[in-house]
Amino acid sequence: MDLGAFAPLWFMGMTEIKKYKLYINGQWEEAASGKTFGTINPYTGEVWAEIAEGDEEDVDRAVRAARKAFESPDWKRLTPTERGNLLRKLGDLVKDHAERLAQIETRDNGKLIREMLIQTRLIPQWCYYYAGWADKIMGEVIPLEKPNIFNYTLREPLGVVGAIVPWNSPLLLTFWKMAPALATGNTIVIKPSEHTSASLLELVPLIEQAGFPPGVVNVVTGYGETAGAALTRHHLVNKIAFTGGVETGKLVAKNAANHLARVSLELGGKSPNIVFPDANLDNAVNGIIAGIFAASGQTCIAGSRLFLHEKIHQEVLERLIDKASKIKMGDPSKMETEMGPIALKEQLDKIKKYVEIGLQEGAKLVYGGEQPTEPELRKGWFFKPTIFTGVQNHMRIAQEEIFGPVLSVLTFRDEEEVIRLANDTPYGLGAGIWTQDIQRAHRVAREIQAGTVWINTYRNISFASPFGGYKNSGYGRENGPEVLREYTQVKSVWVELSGTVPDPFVMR
Ligand code: TXE
Repeated sequence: MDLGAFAPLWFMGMTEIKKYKLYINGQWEEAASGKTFGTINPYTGEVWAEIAEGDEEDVDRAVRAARKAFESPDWKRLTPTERGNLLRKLGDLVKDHAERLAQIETRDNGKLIREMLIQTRLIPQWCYYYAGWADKIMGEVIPLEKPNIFNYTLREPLGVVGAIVPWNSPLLLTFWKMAPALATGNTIVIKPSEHTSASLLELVPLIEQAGFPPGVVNVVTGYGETAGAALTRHHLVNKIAFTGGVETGKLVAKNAANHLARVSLELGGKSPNIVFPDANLDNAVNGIIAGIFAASGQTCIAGSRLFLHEKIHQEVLERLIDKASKIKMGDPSKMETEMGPIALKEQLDKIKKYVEIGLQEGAKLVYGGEQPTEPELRKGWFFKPTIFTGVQNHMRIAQEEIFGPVLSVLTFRDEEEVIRLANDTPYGLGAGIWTQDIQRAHRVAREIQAGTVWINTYRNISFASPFGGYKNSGYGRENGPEVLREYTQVKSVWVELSGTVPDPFVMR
């Protein structure tokens, strides 16, 4: 086993710059152009590793390797149970290396170590769940009205999957795509975000160790407009699984349409979090904080539009401001830190821009709105938890995804009004409903146009439950049994049982 990517683990505490290569057909390779780019630790603002800058030529090599692996008996002839066993083994290996992988992602992305330790311990569950599914993906026998025909279906893999992953939860979102893609017998080329490639590259030796044949999993690092776009354009790619921004998602779908590759898109949101006057306010406030300040608001499911009923508006707001003022910002690698830095400089700039927009639109900034000034936080890309009140639903800060710790607070008078306002957005990824009234809870859940609705909770995700968007939040589903359809196609097999083929000029 080539330990090319493993080496940095032993140097985690050292300042030397680690170099990562592309992983194609079971080999570590330089980019054809020889180019590389730096990846930055958002807590220190310093480059800590150098990544190979893959491009069209490298993507072509990786896709061809994946296609060859798809057709090779080493993969194709594995029984579904054996495929499942490989995934199970990978799950075990991730479990054994959970802490190390968590540290790398914290370093590369600024995600809190306390969250990463949970994520990397949870990731094996995706392996185990889809390992379990691998030999339960069944066709059906169709009871036709033709007694002489035996008709059954086979559910087969698509071929080569191109997975394009964003920077906000690199490893977890990779597994959302990779685990079901491999369980169903596809091969895969993964293009991680140019901002956070390291954790996936560190995962590669574990994939090898699990026993996946060469070419089944390939990683091409590089920029979106070059490597990412080349992957979506490649005629041998049968499906693109994408998570990212809306405009990029549209480009991905257009490119894939040229060669009719299937596409699933998860494109973020502007999720409403709705608090009715009868809600348990302690829980609701925790849910609001989880929705917008966890991961510094850099989650697709951020509950970034808070709808407070007029009766409890003031009380909830006071509690929120109090809690926001006590959030511990700091070094993401320390367990006590509650909010780390923003993962990218560009994202920090975008957040600042939206705060200006909110002020220009006439919203009232009641907390935050700026970078913290404590010396410890100066080097990193930190932004304070931020709360706007007096927000109108037509304002840009209520309609556009900010992807940062910025909460837009709106008020409402009754159920009908809040349903109308909550749905009045181009997005439809998640929604939170806080009420003790069980009838209202389910009534409102039905009316909300979103792929996920949480009642008296927020930000729960499971490998077993489908996840995806309505409207501009995308199409296709990840997780649960639902995703298996995204990675398979159905073949209908007809068998004549009578032994004769009558009149050849009549369809039967
Ligand atoms: O996303 P991009 P960015 C939203 C969020 C954020 C905004 C921009 O609002 O502020 O998008 O973030 C690859 N062809 N989300 O610029 O560009 C890119 O290399 C093919 C929501 O980071 O969509 C990366 O791997 N691929 C979100 C991935 O697409 C391309 C998560 C996502 O990058 C490409 C991230 C192209 N032309 C951002 N251009 C969510 N849904 O959770 C870029 N990429």
